[in-house]
Amino acid sequence: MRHLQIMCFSQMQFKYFKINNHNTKQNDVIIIILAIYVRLRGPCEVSREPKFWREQVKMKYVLLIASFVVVTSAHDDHEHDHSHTEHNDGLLRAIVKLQEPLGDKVHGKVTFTEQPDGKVHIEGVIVGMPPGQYGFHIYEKGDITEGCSSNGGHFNPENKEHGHPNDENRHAGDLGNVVFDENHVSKVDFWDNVIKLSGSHSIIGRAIVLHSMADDYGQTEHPDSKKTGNAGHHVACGVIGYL
Ligand SMILES: [Cu+2]
Ligand SMILES: [Zn+2]
Repeated sequence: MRHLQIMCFSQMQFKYFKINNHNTKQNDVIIIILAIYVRLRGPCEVSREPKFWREQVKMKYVLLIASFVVVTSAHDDHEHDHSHTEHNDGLLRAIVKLQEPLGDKVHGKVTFTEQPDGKVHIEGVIVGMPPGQYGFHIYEKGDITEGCSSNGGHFNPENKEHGHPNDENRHAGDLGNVVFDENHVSKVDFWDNVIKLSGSHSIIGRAIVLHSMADDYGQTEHPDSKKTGNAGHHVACGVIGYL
């Protein structure tokens, strides 16, 4: 004897169907039709054997209640904080337009997207520098009223030394170097684990600076190496804001 068993929840109502049928091919067709039918009506389960269905019912209720709790708490989280913009996918995004204080040769646009795991994806295009590597750092202040030189020092909420982006000992603002190609274009596309778009490591409202020289990652004997990476002057900058 083969059985068909359908379990269905619809508006907290449990429905149970049992069909005795000796023809297994017919059963297969019925399973498919019923599965499609009950799928449209709520979370259902179709099986061939009527075993332990009471246990399955209990489990279904546990799962239903658990999912209700998850949905409710997720809703609470969302209601919790409207101070920054979340997009349809729930991710925080930010943007900066880089410009020269007195000129328009070097300019660009960079976006920041914070992933659920906390990593920030930095993407964009900057143009106007000769081929090579140039320091790319986030500065403490968003003050660019005096060009790109009034924005304080490297963003450093943990009072560390200047370093490579992968170093434990680095300023939060140490994003390393960006690379310009022979067409004087830099396609920016990398990830960072330290900067954030909210909280104590938030880069929102701070300035980003493109330097005139490569960041030495704090690894040379130059007196500025452990402070700024000896990356030269500030060529272009912009203030990061929520997108
Ligand atoms: Cu710098
Ligand atoms: Zn630094």
